[in-house]
Amino acid sequence: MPHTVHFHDEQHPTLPCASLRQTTLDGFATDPKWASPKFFYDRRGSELFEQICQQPEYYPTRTEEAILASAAHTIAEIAGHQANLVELGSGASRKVRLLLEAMHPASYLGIDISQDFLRDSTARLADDYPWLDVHAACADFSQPLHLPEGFDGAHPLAFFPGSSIGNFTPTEAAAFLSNLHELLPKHGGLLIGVDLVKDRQVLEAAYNDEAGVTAAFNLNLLERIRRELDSDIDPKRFVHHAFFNERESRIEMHLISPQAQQVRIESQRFSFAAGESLHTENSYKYTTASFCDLAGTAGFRSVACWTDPQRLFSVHYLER
Ligand code: AVI
Repeated sequence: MPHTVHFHDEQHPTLPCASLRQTTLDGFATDPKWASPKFFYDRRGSELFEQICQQPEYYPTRTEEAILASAAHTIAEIAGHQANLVELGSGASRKVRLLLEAMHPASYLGIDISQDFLRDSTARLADDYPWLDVHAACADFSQPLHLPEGFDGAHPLAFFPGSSIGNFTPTEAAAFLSNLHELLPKHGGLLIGVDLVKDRQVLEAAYNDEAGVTAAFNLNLLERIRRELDSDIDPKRFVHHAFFNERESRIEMHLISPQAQQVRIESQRFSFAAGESLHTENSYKYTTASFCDLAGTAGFRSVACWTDPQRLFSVHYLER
């Protein structure tokens, strides 16, 4: 018998689409043109992201999983076995299984922007862990969050894996961490995955996989604009471009228009010059020290930090 998932805030299923429209019109009207990476994650985009995570060049997922597998019991001891687990940007909710098995929390709340994906992944968790009280909330975690009743009590552990913090600018990341700091009660924990600065070749390969999955993921943003907005934009007339900007310590993803073209979105026309870029994503890379500093400015105390032997990736346990 399938187990129940408690859904919170289903009342705004159209909200992300409404903001896709405004954000796209604003971003295409700006010089340089930009789009928000949060709109990568429709159902197709979330599936492509899962495929990226399995590419041999994309080290973050398997490295973070290995760190979590070896640290899970220590994490459970620090968090306390009674902690409620709140996962931000839960996606396919695979890494959290390592924590669920080590911690045996009473309840789990998955928060994700992709409602369909959230529905499937939390249903699988409810089936696989019948003892777990599973909750789901479709929300944009770049906006201020509220925890449903029961999750705001003693010792919640917020889990923000995958280095999604890297998709915020450092200023946005500081604001996000401050929001989380306000949301958590005293001694509440934040377990967060953070990708580390490393060799340019390793970084650039991770965002330019041979199979072309990251390119398809990037281009899917244009598919989505074409599908969900009234637009004649043709993804085949753009190419994926990703590189490490060392000065800013970030991978930048762009979609380049190799030829001059005009694109219509609703009644507005936007011109692309030959070679012009639409900047779609930044993925900031930190050192363990620079990330601890950032977390410190938001009021968090660093309790523990784990890395893999090659120091590709880090997982930080922070406490309010
Ligand atoms: C979700 N986020 C942490 C990924 C990253 O590495 O910045 C998104 C991604 N973009 C391209 N590949 C993966």
